[in-house]
Amino acid sequence: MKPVLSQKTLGSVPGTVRVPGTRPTRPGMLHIGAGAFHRAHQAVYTDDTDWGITIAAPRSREVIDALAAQDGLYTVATLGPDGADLRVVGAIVDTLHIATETERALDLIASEDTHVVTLTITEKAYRDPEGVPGLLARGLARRAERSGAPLTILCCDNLPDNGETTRDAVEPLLDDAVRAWAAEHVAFPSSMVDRIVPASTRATYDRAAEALGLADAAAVEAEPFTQWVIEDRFAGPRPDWNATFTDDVAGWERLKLRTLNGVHSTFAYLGALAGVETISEALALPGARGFAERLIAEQIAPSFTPPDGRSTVAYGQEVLERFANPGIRHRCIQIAMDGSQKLPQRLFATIADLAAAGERIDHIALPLAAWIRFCAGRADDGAELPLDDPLAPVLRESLAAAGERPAARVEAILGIRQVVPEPVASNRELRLAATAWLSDLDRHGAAVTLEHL
Ligand code: CS2
Repeated sequence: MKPVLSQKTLGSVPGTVRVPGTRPTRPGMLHIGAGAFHRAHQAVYTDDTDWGITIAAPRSREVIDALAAQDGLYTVATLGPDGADLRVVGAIVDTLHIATETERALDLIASEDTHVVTLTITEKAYRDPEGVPGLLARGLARRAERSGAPLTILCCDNLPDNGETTRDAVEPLLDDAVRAWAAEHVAFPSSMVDRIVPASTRATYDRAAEALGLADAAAVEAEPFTQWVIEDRFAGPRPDWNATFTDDVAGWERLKLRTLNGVHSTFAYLGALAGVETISEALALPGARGFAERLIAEQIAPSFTPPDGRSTVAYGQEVLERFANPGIRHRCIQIAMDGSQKLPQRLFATIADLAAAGERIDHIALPLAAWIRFCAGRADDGAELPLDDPLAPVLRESLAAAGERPAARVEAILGIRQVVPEPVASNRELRLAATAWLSDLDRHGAAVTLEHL
């Protein structure tokens, strides 16, 4: 067994690995959501400033316990075409388990020394008033009462208008007095976050241990690309992140959600049905790359205007290159989860805008058909597929009631109002196209459907 990475053992890390210098002593920032994405994104940006982070996990203790045992230190491996580049990140200076330390969590949200609360809690968490939105509301009430100091709550989840979405989740939970105070002193800027960060595996931990000569149970791995576009609307101080600060994040969010995430979900479902493990393998299926390019150029690009000076097609090409990175093993099943929470902004928004502009709706119905087939829980070779989705029971019951006919299955899923908004739900062109694709997928499977395009 190798010794564990910690402040004490840090000195033994070989010179090939970048290590933190003087570490921040006071966390000005509280982050909620201890997933790999935060560790490879916002925490790395923060590591390049003099701010520190208290990282809080709502339920699972695994990551924060590992971090606590390592004095908050962990490794980020950047996986490029020429191999891995490792760096130890020192921005995390404290850990917190919300489920068992709720009072401390509320005190931290209320503390005058906390200036920014960042969130990566996944799309579905914003719909749960008992969860993080409720915690933030109680924390804000305490803050209003104690000091009234300004606070910025910065959403880093893949949602459109994610600042507004966060405010809409928290504000109704405040009483009138706190709501009036918050309107003046709490800011909810939007942000667009981007970096491909697969869930850590044995290989991630082994790579880190090999390079460091130390065990690291909180190691993560990520692609070289990283981007953070933030609405410059903070209530108080903020770290000097090397991000893009702008007045208009919405255009960036749309570009990323519809292009990167839309194509990601498309190949997550097609790849899972075809029985391949990762996105890069799905994109390497015959016909896949051509389909992705057509989807981007003919359906995603005409659905919106990208931010100034940007081209959706050029952005899409870069995204496809990133997806093809063989160093990144991003599993289709990981991206496929929570489809009911992701597809509204990744797919249905695109379809709604295409319909409004009188544009064709055909290729974009294939990912919808693939998702519908995926929800039934079987790959093309009959292997079981997990339906990890908060609406899994609704999706399964709707499909069971619909029977075998593709048209009935499309209608059943489009009829779930929590997922598919009008006028997309009753769009005839979409129904017909999705039904035709679903028949193809049923008959030939995803690989042959792509190949025949
Ligand atoms: C992915 C995203 O899991 C998913 O749904 O589409 O996590 C994606 O990798 C990131 O948004 C990239 O920035």
